[in-house]
Amino acid sequence: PEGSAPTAQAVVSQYACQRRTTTENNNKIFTDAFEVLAESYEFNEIEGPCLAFRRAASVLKSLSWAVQCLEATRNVPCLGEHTKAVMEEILRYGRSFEVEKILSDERYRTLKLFTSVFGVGPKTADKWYRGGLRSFSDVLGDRGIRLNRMQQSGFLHYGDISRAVSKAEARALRNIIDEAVHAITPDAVLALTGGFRRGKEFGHDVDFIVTTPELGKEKNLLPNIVLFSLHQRILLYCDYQASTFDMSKLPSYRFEAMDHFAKCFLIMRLEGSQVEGGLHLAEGDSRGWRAVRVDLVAPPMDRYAFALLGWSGSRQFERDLRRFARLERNMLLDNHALYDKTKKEFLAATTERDIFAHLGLEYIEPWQRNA
Ligand code: TTP
Ligand code: MN
Ligand code: MN
Ligand code: MN
Repeated sequence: PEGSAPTAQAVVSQYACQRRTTTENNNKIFTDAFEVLAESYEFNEIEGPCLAFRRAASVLKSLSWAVQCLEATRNVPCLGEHTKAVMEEILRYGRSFEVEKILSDERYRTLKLFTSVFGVGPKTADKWYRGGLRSFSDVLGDRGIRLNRMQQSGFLHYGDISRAVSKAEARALRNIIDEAVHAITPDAVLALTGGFRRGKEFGHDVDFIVTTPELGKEKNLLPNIVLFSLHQRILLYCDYQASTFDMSKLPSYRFEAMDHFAKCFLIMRLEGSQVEGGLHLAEGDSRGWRAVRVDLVAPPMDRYAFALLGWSGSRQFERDLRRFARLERNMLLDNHALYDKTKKEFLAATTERDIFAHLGLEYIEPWQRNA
């Protein structure tokens, strides 16, 4: 029955890629707390515990029932001593004092605030903190921090891009980019990826993959989309990174999260008239437009399945796919390819299903990858 632990509990896999995780989270009180702890460790560059809390959150998100006592988690992996102590606190008092201490910590609060700006990562945030800065007015004031172009845009559009993007807004952007892509290359392929592909109602950005059936023609896609958007006056910020992908260098690249495909990190202007049901704006905001973060990636068609799988997320799902490939199959998976280290060969794939099959995994639908 829903809401309680099944009596005969099935063993839950330690790998997110062997679990089905929808957007419905029955254990939010725990996973929210774990996310704060993980982030706090991340800010202090303590990798082990950070990953441990992310894994614990991920496994609890996959449960179809709410944890009501620790004994019920007997068959749930990835829950260590520290994790269980936090859960115990939450079960007993409804909150975790360790988490509350972090939430009121000045350094945590400041780094959280600074990293909420597009273009500001933990390193920059920490540098600003160590320089005595505590608020946006400190950063923007005349004590003079030099901001790069990305950070300038981050502050300029802060209100808009820190507000969630709705599904309707994502659909509107899809139509706009679809029009741009097809005006340039009639046979281009455009796919929504990232959180919206996983069925999320809201996202922090909208992610797309674009490519062309003809190999090599994808090289012109992003520059042309950028020119088209500039012409339409809907481009508020553009960071274009040309491809550094070279198949002959695989698998000697460090197999990692960042890939070598051409990509764009954009801020686009979205008109309210283009969004069914209107824009997702703050109460009392009656502007006819908003800024939205958009990511575009343009892999060559023969890499499409790997890029789609890699950009569909979630990050934890991707991490575990790679970990599973490495530890359970002696294979290397990344956004470009799947390499079998035993056979010393690349395994071809035209669909995500091919990749799951090569890995000997049951297919997990995008909406079941919210690990
Ligand atoms: P995000 O857009 O950061 O995350 P998301 O779409 O899952 O959630 P949100 O609503 O917050 O936007 O990243 C999407 C996926 O893209 C993520 O699994 C990691 C992947 N990715 C890469 O593989 N390479 C990259 O360079 C970037 C920026 C993302
Ligand atoms: Mn996204
Ligand atoms: Mn994100
Ligand atoms: Mn993104």
